[in-house]
Amino acid sequence: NEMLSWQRTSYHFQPQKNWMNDPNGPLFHLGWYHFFYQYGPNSAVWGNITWGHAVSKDLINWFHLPIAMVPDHWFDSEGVWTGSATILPDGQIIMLYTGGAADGAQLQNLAYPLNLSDPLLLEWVKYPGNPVIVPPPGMKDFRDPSTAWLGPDKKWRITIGSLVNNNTGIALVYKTTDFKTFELLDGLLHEIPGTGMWECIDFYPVSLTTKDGLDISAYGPGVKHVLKVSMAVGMEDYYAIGTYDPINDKWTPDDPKADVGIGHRVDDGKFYASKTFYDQKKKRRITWAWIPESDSESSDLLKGWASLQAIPRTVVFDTKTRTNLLQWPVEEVESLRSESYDFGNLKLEPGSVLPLNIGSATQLDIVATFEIDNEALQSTVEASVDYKCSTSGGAGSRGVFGPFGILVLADELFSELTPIYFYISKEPNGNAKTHFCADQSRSSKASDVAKPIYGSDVPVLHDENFLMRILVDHSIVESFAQGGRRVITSRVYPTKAINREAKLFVFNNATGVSVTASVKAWQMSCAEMNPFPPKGNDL
Ligand code: DQQ
Repeated sequence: NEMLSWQRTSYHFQPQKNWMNDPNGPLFHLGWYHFFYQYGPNSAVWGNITWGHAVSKDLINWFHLPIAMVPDHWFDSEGVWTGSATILPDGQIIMLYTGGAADGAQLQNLAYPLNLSDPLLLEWVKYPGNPVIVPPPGMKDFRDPSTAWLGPDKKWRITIGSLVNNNTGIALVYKTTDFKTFELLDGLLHEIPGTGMWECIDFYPVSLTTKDGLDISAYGPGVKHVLKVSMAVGMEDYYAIGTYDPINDKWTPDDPKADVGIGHRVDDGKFYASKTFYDQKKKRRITWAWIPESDSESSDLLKGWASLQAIPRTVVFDTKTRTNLLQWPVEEVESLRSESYDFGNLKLEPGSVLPLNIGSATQLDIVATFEIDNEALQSTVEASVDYKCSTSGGAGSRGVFGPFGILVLADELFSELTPIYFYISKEPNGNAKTHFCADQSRSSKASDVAKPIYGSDVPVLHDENFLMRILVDHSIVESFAQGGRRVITSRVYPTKAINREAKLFVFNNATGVSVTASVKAWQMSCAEMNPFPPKGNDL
């Protein structure tokens, strides 16, 4: 089936076939980026979870390696679930992961590479004394150990998510010196009633002063800590920025209203179980994330695969707003840029759509800047006070100052299209508020796919234009606003807007303002994703 095979991506990480979910234990070792992932080797549906494994020199082109760990012990007989890597100061690699065991038990286990001098880390040893942590009495959901960080008392800490009192999400903290015996601390790193089970907790420092990432154990002045939880209810990742007290192992959000599970989504679209790691090669913190499908299970079975990984993103503190992170595709993705197209100074009157002739528009990197008449914006009082991307009618619904943006994966007749756009509304006090949205409602003629409208408001500072970057790769669209202050990942399943029928447009559907747009687009080459060359071949 042409449509189904068209959906497979060309430069996003995915296994050759079958099921994938969470990123696991990303790390950099002896010149190679290692990526492990929840992998169901027998079918395109979750089950019998193992750790898939791949290596890369640049986070974009990959070699698939043999499965790193399979369920072969009593302590992980139901599945080798999610875990994280810690690189110790002496270079040892510690892998902690959750074993799914008999009767639904969730146990924390230790594994390490058999041979640290193997750059490919092909063989993994499970510590015979596993499990190293069993759930506290009465706790059932208890999984996804984090990377460990070193405290001032020279002990390592990890955090593990759970829930108590039916619905309070919690982050437990354990201390250890040898990763074999652990001590549960009395207090919690953090908790929030009403947020449900916290999966895949990620906890890491960000610098307030430099663009460099920080290694896991940094703390002190000039450093904030990000707490990210993956909320099982609704499968959404949330983060908040706050202060870590390494004496009492407690974390406090800067803004209680923007606390974890309440404030910032990591990504307003389809994006779950994200996990960061510190890249010591380029001194940056990078996040991975599982991008699930939005189609039906039967389509996945027909395709023979399900899920993608997001293009890895650098993560830094936004020193301009000081309230959010900036996420940006790693610079290495730009090595795939081939033919480029420049459309400068496009004047878009209210209600206009312009085709951008670039040939097939299925694998693209797009950078777009929009300028509007600031005077008109200041002087007009517009009523759309309660504008919300998800409920305000999508790109077809017009206001004075929006929507304007880009149509991706659109066919000539607009029978299918995915608008990525800004919409400016006014607050009751007259202040402008900018929304960044992705509208999937007309993205596909197929009836068995989800077609939500995603998005939220994004800070646009007074000297800034409206900026977007969009990565298009067949069935995935990753959209970044204002340098990565907001990100929306969409899964789309066009049936007409495919191959050479897939086109690109820029539009202004506002009623009251003209927009000047500049768009630069690159065709993207395919990334290499091959089995590792057999022994004897040159690396
Ligand atoms: N996926 C894993 C769990 C984790 C969940 C199992 C999050 O360890 O909590 O595949 O997607």
